[in-house]
Amino acid sequence: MKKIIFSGIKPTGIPTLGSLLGAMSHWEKLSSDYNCLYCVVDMHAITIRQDPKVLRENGRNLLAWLIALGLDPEKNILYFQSNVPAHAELSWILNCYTYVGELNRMTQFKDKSAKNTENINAGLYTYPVLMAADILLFQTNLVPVGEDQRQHLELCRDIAGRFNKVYGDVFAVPDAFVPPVGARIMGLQNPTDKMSKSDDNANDCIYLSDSPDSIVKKFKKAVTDSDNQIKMSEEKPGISNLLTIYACVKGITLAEAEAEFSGAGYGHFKQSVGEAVAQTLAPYQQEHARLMADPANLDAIAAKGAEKASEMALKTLAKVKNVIGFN
Ligand code: ATP
Ligand code: LTN
Repeated sequence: MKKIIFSGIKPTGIPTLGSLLGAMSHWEKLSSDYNCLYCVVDMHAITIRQDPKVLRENGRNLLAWLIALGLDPEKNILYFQSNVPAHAELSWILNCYTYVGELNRMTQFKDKSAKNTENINAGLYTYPVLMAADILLFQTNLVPVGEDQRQHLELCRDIAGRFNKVYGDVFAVPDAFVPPVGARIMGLQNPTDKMSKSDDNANDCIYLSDSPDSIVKKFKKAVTDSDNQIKMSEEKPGISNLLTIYACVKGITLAEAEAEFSGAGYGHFKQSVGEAVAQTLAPYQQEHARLMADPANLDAIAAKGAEKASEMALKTLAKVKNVIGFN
């Protein structure tokens, strides 16, 4: 039996180069050795207020990106979280096995509530519990995510371990897969902060749908430093970020990327990184446009995915309900 992979992505906007390099580019590589479920987590998205029309459109758009990036819907289960009620059911149960002290330590909650002071809702607070339910429903072994999700994964493992200790081996305890390079791509304008699709500054972020021209322009404007050396260093967050991006899209090591630009000027370097990213994204963008032209096909893929995911999820949910004593 193949081991199981689960990962999720929020339909809160157009996915970024950060989520591609930190997470999605690895999903396709892993998909031949594992049984994989990739979920558009629309229930997580509503922890921040969403326009209904935009949310629906973003969801379909994101599903098309997953397929365009190489996830074959015949080999991977692709679906919307809100189409599988078992996520919400298990989430409630796991809430009762999670301590508020644990949730209080979650840095994403602190960051997001600082950015949304007018809407610090209970969903934002219990967000990591829903994420744990997503993962544990499928007896998941591996969760490929970016660095920012490591803390949520740790909490998920703690909840699973706590539950298993009381009731026996109900859940598989998952491992995180965080790539060694590219797990935290930083913003182009603010290289000390993560590149994020819900950021207000569009120049900070490369969206997967950006035109080649706009990609090169954004890289040319990227904030660097007043030094002239192209090397990895904690003191050089802008340059280090660009080297990381270049190494990832070219499939080379950081040392090879450094060697390629040794002695080069920043202008030439930024232009080269921009062109390499634009070239990498172009075929995905074409495939994405092709898929978006047939919304009925995307809806059919999502419906089939939800059916398969439900079938798997209900097995775990039945086990859980049984051990805790529900009639
Ligand atoms: P938001 O900005 O709306 O909070 P996000 O981009 O942080 O969204 P998702 O789109 O749901 O969040 O993230 C999908 C996956 O991509 C997650 O595994 C996340 O860790 C990863 N990821 C997101 N941003 C980056 C980044 N800048 N660098 C590396 N990985 C990232
Ligand atoms: N919290 C993640 C998205 C997410 C997820 C998951 C990732 C929701 N459920 C389960 C992996 C596994 C984020 O903010 N990017």
